[in-house]
Amino acid sequence: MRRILSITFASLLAITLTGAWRPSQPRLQFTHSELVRSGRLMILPLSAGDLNSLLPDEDGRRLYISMKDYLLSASLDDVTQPHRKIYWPASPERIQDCLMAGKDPQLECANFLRVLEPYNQTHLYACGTGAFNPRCAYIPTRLFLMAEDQTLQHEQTESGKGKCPYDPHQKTATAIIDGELYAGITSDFMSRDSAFFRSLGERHVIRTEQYEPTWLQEAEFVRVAMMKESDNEEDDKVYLFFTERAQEAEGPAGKVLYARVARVCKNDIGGQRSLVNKWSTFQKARMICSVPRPDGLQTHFDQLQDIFIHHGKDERNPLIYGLFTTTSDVLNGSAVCVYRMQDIIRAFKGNFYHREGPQYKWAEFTGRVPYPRPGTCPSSTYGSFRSTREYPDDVIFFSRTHPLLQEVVRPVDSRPLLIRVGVDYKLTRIVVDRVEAVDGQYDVLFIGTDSGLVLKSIHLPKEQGQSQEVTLEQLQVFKHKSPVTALTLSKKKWLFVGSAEGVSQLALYQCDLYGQVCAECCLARDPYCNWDGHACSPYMPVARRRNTRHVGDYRNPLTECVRQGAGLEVQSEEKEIVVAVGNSTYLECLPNSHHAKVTWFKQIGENSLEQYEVTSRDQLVVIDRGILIPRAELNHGGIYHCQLEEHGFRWTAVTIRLSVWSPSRHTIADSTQPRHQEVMSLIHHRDLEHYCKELGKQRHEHKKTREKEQAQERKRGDRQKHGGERGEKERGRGRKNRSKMGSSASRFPRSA
Ligand SMILES: *[C@@H]1O[C@H](CO)[C@@H](O)[C@H](O)[C@H]1NC(C)=O
Ligand SMILES: *[C@@H]1O[C@H](CO)[C@@H](O)[C@H](O)[C@H]1NC(C)=O
Ligand SMILES: *[C@@H]1O[C@H](CO)[C@@H](O)[C@H](O)[C@H]1NC(C)=O
Ligand SMILES: CC(=O)N[C@H]1CO[C@H](CO)[C@@H](O)[C@@H]1O
Repeated sequence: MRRILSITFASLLAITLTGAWRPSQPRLQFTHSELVRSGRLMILPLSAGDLNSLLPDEDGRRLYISMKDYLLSASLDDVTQPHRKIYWPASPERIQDCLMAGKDPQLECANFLRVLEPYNQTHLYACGTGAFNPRCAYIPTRLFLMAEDQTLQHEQTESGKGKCPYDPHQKTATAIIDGELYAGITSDFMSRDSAFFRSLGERHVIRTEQYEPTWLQEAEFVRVAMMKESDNEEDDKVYLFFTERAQEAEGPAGKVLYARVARVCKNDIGGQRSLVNKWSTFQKARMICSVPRPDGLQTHFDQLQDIFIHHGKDERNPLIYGLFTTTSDVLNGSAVCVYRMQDIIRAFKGNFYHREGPQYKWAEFTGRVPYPRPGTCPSSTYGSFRSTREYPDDVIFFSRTHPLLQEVVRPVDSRPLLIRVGVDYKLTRIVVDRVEAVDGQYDVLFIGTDSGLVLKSIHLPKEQGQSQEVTLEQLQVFKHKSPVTALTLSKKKWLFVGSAEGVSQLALYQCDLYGQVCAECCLARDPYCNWDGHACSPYMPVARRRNTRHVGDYRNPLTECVRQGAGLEVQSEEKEIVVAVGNSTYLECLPNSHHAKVTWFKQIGENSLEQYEVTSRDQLVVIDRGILIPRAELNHGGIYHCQLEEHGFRWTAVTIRLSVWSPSRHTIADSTQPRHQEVMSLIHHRDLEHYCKELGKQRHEHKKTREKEQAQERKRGDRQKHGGERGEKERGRGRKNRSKMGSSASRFPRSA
């Protein structure tokens, strides 16, 4: 019999979120091999390991890759194309010294490249740890074009002190701004001197006060970026994002970490009598990323892992995406918080925080703040100071002693955009792509994890002004699940992901994979994709706007498909399963979408349209995505429909005709309880736990029945070990068919 597939809407008007709505659950999951097979993922395997950064050159169509002892240049269009290398080892003497100092030959005594910046049209600037003797070099990009792979000689490099850490494990952040290198590093052999430097270029090297814990203490640097505050270049500031030990929070309990944002004026050249060649405008504030707990307190994510700065049309007011983690006895997890630049600027206008009083406690500074307010850049906007060297002594002194502001920076909506707690991975890197969709702009988040995954998430506007995160996809981009150490986007098309395994090049979207029909395209809610009337295809902002759909409007995701009267056909699968009486079988329904709710229905009779919902009863267990029949009985036979529901839309994904075959009488009598292992082997892995629970429940409920049954079995006293032939087999290969939804809508129960 050919089943007519059914898709129907529960209601186009009043749809509430179903229990199947699990926002933190990725809607689709792809394994590494699936991604490779579908052509969405290309791989450049690299054996050197320790991939630190990826630098795309859009004009030159190159991707520069910094690693241990190597600098690579790959194609930005196809990373699998042959790449070029520059070999840049540490000098043999330094490796000897490093080994003598008791360091690890593989993990420390090599040249770990930690700085890779575009310098000018023809050169890159790069630095490596050089086996605990940092070196830097201007790298002409034409070197990569040479016929043979090049080796960088010691003479071609310069000292990397104040530019690059000694220890490859120390987190580092750098940026080249107007030909000068800004570097957040630990600048000594022992990694005790956390510092923020500016070097290169014409001006004297300038840095933070050395060994001054109120400035920086055990800092782990994440990002350096220049921000414009006004049209006047003199007001430009350089921001530094990091995590550090928070002096103000430490007590008897010991070390406390806080995420920070610090800033300096770009035109800071230090003080005249004090803070000579030190920043005279260095200030910092705490960045908060927390969620309220039931007890009213907040759970804080305090370890900043990555920052992505999204410059929109308004250059002066970018959005800052921060990726945080927390590790504690109470909670391990990750979160993404978003900050507005104006909120950061506001914090720097707030009160200063300092230690005072007999107990030397941290408190708000309530005295007189000197003029010009410390942290102000010398500019024509504020008085007549032409440089920081002209600032009065009291301003410089105050700057030196009051780097911390009391005001904190809070995220948009005062809460994270995305949280991952209770998962076996942590988030490591983030990039954001602003996408022009049919119904407006979306920020699509691509997030790397320490288990080789990339999550693709969007946030939808929600009622009451709070937004809602939806993870569209979870993609395993590294075969061996190596932590993602670098992420970069290229021109709206590719995501490059780096790890110790190499570089993966992932297409941001693959619209045709969502399905052949409008409904599937709409349910995917991928801002990159749109139903064009014929297929699910990449959305081009200039394309026809007639066939619109609304990504954010999830109360009515398919309205447009319905309105068009087209594309409400979904492929359904048909299967036949034959099982012998007494044996076990499993009816499986595995929708691609993990947001779809699964309900099973059984037809009353062969030709009857009436059906009832299948629920767990004796001898039959409905689990997450399937029905388990531990011992088939004749009355289990019949036609089963797996109905999916997502956002109020229902359709049948699989129809299974189960035939229970009855062998001769005596074999029925032989039937024994299925062995645990056999049953388990039938079930899709992730259902196991649920199955065990369900079975446990049933065992309890039907204990008496079972005891009775077993007693009867024992009475039969049959000694034969095997209960007949294994009769399960699938007939046909799950014929796919397509049919119109409208015609069959009435066949389906409207409410479950
Ligand atoms: C780029 O910088 C390098 C190193 O300072 C210099 O030799 C080269 O001439 C510069 N190129 C351009 C185009 O300015
Ligand atoms: C979090 O992780 C740390 C170490 O990774 C572990 O010691 C701690 O017990 C974990 N806490 C929880 C609640 O799982
Ligand atoms: C049930 O399955 C077992 C194990 O596969 C097989 O040996 C046996 O013959 C089957 N019994 C029936 C009645 O099909
Ligand atoms: C491939 C296939 O079997 N197509 C059939 C699907 O169902 C429709 C309507 O019942 C038939 O017309 C097709 O031939």
